[in-house]
Amino acid sequence: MKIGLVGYQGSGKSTLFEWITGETADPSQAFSAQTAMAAVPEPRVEPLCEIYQPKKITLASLEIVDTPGLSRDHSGSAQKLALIREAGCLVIVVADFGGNDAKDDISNFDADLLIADLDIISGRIERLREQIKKPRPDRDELQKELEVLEPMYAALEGGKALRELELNPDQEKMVRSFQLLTLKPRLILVNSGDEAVDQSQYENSIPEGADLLALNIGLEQELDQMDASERDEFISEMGIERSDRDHLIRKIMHVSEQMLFFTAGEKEVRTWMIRKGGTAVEAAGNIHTDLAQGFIRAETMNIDDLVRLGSEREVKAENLLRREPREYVIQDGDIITIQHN
Ligand SMILES: Nc1nc2c(ncn2[C@@H]2O[C@H](COP(=O)(O)OP(=O)(O)OP(=O)(O)O)[C@@H](O)[C@H]2O)c(=O)[nH]1
Ligand SMILES: [Mg+2]
Repeated sequence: MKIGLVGYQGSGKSTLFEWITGETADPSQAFSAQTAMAAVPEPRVEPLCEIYQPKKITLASLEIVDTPGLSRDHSGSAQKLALIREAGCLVIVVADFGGNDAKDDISNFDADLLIADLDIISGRIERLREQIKKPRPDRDELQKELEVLEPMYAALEGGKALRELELNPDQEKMVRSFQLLTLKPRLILVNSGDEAVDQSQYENSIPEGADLLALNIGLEQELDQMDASERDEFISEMGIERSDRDHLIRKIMHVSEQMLFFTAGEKEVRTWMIRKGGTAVEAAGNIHTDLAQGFIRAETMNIDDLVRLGSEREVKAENLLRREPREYVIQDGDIITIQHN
């Protein structure tokens, strides 16, 4: 899944990108999007590997997209925001250093996203109204679309993100191709200039439906570059509490409503991503489209059972290996083997 890093100029997006992906942002690419992968940490992979001794370990990753910052006079905003249209989740980086007021910027940036969606929807509504005036075979469909878009327009105009509307699946399908920004889950990341970060001061500024995390991106990056003893000394001297990389990645997973499941064998132990509430056949499709097409069942066990009992054979003997149908909802800790033809 793509995670779009957005925000105003100089808020710390590229520093964040470098910290969580370990890649260097290329300054010559500063006007376009840069992409790198960030593996999702999962401590339960280790006990799983002790059991299977696999040849290969593969962790699911998020695709992190760094974008050029928006300017406060809105020049070029639409072009820059177009770079994150495909993202499944937005991380909005807001500076609270160098004279920037994070609380103002949180609401200003939210307004920028609302305006971007408003532009798209009002353009479409105008066009639909024109088209409906004339007799044409798809008139009913166009009328239906208009009836979905008009309340969305009203919501945006009232300062409400479209995520708050709770569209039904039909409506969602109808507007999917517009890749609207305020339909995406969003995490506001306050980049604090302080060494000891107090998150509570921002909590009243969180827009409805968004999540917030405050940390010092530059400092966290520096801490990760120190060796362990140096780091421990520094942390205890400064009396700071860390909000480390793993914590942030888990938070992004939570906000974007994604979870992990496992596949395991002697060849490979691997984690995979699936949306929360995703089914066995969707899990199969995430592994390979062929597995979804030929899906018969998902042999499923829970990782806690496997680790406790020590082997797949014991799990089977205890009747804890389940055979699940395509509509089974994947649970946290599921290890699955897809049977297919
Ligand atoms: N004081 C302070 N400065 C920071 C922090 N994080 C980043 N900076 C500085 O802010 C400047 C901008 O950081 P970048 O990461 O390049 O910001 P950006 O959001 O990618 O900027 P654009 O791509 O131009 O929009 C750099 O000079 C960083 O060194 C921080 O936590 N505290
Ligand atoms: Mg940058």
